[in-house]
Amino acid sequence: MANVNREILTLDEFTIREMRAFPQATGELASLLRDIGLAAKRVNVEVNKAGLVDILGDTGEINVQGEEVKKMDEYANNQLTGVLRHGISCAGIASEELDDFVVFEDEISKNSKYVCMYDPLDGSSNIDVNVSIGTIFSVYRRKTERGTCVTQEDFLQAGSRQVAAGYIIYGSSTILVYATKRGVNGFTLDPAIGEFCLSHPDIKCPPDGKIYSVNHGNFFGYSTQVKKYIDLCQHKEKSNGGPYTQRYIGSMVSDVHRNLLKGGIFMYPGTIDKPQGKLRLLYECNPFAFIVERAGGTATDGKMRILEKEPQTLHERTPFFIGSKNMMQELEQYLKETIKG
Ligand code: P6P
Repeated sequence: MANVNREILTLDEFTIREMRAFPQATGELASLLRDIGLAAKRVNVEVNKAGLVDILGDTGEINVQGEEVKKMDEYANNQLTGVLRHGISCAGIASEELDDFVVFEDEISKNSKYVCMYDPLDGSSNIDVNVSIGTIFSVYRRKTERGTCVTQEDFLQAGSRQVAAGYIIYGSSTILVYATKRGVNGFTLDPAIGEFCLSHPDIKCPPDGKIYSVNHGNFFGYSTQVKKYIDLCQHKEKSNGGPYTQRYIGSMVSDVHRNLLKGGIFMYPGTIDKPQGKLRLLYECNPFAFIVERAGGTATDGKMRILEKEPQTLHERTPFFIGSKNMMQELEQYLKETIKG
């Protein structure tokens, strides 16, 4: 007999419950998270039928990354920007798809407390081959005075100042995971009621794991230290159950989500020709670093904690290493090694 009495909290019920736990909360963060959930539901509909309608193909435009903008990227960006602009919580946004940040100039938005940064559809080159893709978002309290238009300083904040961060994976199921200082929780979309329902309460990243994620195609461009660590992953002594398994989907939201739940390490190191790697600090690495640290893992650029980096530009890149605490400690021993000669 199905347990019809089992309490299934929707995202809205959960965020409101979280808000009630803080008497001083105004509900603006809860409202912002609900807005993102709404945009995600709309993106999910289109992603799920992308193979059926002519929403694939390129818009013919090139985004700031120099990549062909798929229609889905643009659609996802418009959905997120639209709900946040018309909400009560967000004073402006920055997006992977837009050269510059966007100021929301209406009176309610100008008086809002937060700014939001996102990669609206990460891994979008995988849409055509039906590989999971995702949305990544990051929320900060604005630094400038409420009632004024946001400026660049509201966006160039260290990741440690994030109020919340999260992602949505449009995959075998659609899951929204978000973190605040209170913890990390996952919500799976129930199409029957069109609501995200709490499915992964209080996510903790296992301190150990056996999965390493890296693009071996770049191997010869990696530093000697990184190559040595990858070599270790392939030759783990039997004593601790090695060797590790290599898993690389080419969609960061999926690779990091899997490692968050099962344990593992994800690496996007710099290479000789791209010393800063490929991934963006503000709306890819900072949100995931915040989430994984709240779940007990760690994230660095190979030298320092990701969340302590002071951003200089909206679209700056950073080498990225993230995952289970003990695997990251093992990696850091290799990265510290000075290579003689
Ligand atoms: P590569 C997708 O384009 C993305 O930004 C991340 O989601 C993914 O981890 C990475 O790039 C894959 O890059 O160079 O290995 O194909």
